[in-house]
Amino acid sequence: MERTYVMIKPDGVARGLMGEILSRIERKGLKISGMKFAVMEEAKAKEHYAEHAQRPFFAGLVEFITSSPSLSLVVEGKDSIKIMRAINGATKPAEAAPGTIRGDFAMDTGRNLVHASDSPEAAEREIKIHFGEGVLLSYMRCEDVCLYE
Ligand code: IDP
Ligand code: MG
Repeated sequence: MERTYVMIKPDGVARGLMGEILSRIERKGLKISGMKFAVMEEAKAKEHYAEHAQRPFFAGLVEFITSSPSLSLVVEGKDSIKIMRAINGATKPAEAAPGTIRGDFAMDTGRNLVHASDSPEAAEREIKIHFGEGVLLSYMRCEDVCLYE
């Protein structure tokens, strides 16, 4: 089963969109197997966004991501990496299709609500940064838990 790292960024939390975003992930059929609500440490934010260290927006991005609580998730399911990128939509809200999180709720690239890993290597790296060796949960499938006889 493929895992990916997803973050509801501080703007998503502050705007009260955690439930909406979690709901979209769950309704699609993906499973949430890790969840951490915290203000991200600066060192973790810099490591997370290391590929952008030379970009002009890097300092502002790190400042924003560490400014207020965010919700880190581990999301699993078949093709979860590609599916989460599709649910989030294009990086620039002006290019994000309606029906995606960014297409429906975001206006600015620097305030685009969500993150999701873009490759299996990135997913492994990012889960390690944010969850370390911490135990990720597995639980019963709906089919197994919803019927009681
Ligand atoms: P992604 O989040 O869709 O993977 P990346 O290109 O990896 O997009 O950029 C990481 C994050 O950096 C974006 O989600 C966005 O918040 C921010 N970012 C990217 N480009 C810009 C920019 O030109 N101005 C401000 N922020 C940017
Ligand atoms: Mg990226």
